[in-house]
Amino acid sequence: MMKLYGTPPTRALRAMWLLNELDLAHEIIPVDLRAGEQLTPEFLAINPAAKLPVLVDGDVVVSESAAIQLYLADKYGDRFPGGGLIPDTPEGRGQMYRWLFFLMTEIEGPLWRIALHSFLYAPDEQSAGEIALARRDCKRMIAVFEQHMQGRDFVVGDQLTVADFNAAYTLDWANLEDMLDDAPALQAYLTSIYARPKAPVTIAEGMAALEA
Ligand SMILES: N[C@@H](CCC(=O)N[C@@H](CS)C(=O)NCC(=O)O)C(=O)O
Repeated sequence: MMKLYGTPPTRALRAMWLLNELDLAHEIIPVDLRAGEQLTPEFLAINPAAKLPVLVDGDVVVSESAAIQLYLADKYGDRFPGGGLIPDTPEGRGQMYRWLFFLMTEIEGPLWRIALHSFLYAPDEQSAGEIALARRDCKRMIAVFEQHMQGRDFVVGDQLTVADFNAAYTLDWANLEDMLDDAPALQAYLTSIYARPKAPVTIAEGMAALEA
């Protein structure tokens, strides 16, 4: 059975979207980051970057949350009712890759800087100035995505693709940082994608469960 290392609220949720939507049997393996379990030799053997998530599918080991999403859609996408989650044409795939990279770099990048400078770096490494710059950068890119999503139900074309399941997690994170206050189309999109019956928990729900 496939194994997914990582639990909510981590980026493992990006992989869980695909595992759920594709009805793939899997085992979730918790890795306690606060206890340093990502630094054990066993974990470093599957991801030398010491980060979650990691998917193990037989002999195949994939880290990087967006890569796991693409791998699952590529290998098992025909299980998805009505389409493979990856566009059929190079043009469609080009747009899907565009938005996946945009989400992972232009939107997640500043969100990650905010997290690093708010609570992950040691207090003497944290910088309020970095947070302010990251918030500005993120807001600018959210405005670009908001413009793109005007009148659209899906990130690419007229069907669900991997980009939607990446956008779901990334926008949920952005929303927690109040980045969607001026983005009504993204707010509506976020609500509708999390209303899907197989949606995983939100980041806030995952955090609450972790603290409980
Ligand atoms: N680019 C990576 C980032 C992975 C990442 O930073 N994961 C966090 C949890 S959400 C982690 O494992 N952090 C542990 C650390 O940075 O020490 C991905 O998308 O999978």
